[in-house]
Amino acid sequence: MMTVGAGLAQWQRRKSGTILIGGMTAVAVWVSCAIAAEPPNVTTAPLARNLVVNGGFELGDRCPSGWLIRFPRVDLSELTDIRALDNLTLFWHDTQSTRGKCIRMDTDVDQKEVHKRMEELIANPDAPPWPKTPTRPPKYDTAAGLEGVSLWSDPIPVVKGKMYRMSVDVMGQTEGMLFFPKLFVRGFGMAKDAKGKVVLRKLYDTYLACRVEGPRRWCRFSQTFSPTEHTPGVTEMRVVLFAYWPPGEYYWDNVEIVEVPEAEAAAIRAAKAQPPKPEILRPTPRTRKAGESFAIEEEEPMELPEKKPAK
Ligand SMILES: [Ca+2]
Repeated sequence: MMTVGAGLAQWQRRKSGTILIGGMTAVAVWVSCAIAAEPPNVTTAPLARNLVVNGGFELGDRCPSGWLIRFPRVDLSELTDIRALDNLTLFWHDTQSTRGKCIRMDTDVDQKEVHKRMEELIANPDAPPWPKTPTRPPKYDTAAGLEGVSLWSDPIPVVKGKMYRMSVDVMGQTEGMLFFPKLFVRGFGMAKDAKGKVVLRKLYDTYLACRVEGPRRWCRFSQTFSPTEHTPGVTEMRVVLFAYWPPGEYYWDNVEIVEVPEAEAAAIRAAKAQPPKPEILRPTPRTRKAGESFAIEEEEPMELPEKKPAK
């Protein structure tokens, strides 16, 4: 098991921008942060084409084109698509980035109010927005504590055997290593459902952990993935931006998925195929006696203070 110290050391390496090849998940993770009102420069090679339509959220009429809410209604087994932002938990924002518009999420909203707003938008996508009711601690009944806030992309075709790289700029709340916004990529393909009928189903799911550092700080995250490596039936994928705990505001911009050039993909696969490094041998801890709960071991001082002779 990784110790806290080792975990922090790995985190420090990530902060410095080193590309890590994770032994368990075999993905290259990269992150950079900047204290700025503007996302850092996009690092993708200029020739790589962004497969996410409107990943910078600049295009659209009343809401960003290519993005939608997919609401899981209680009375329906499937998701209901809503081509609008609710202006309650999701906003098309244009003041936090000098690169134009971005998405602002507010997870500090009563979950019941979110459901009410979704039903309203399903009935009428033009239903005017209304202000949220202030929430009260401990806020476990908010979207942050229950369902989170999501925004989906339109489907993106998947080429069999390809490796891709997802990247995104995020600004948000910090809560140590446990809670952080996530950029999901969900892969879909035709497969049999429980009744044996062939339907479009979710076959693949991965996410990019967006461990942001401090408020008002854009951080860029990047990671490779191969949707058809273990699930060859995947033919299309969607990005899902997702934020939850702690309650508060989260910002997203410059969502990208690009094909990884074949030479680079081959190098990443080769690194993944490397056998694990042999374990470093360490001394076996002393066996504890029955009934002994803990032991304090201290080194004797090198030189004991001399006793002063009695006068
Ligand atoms: Ca933008």
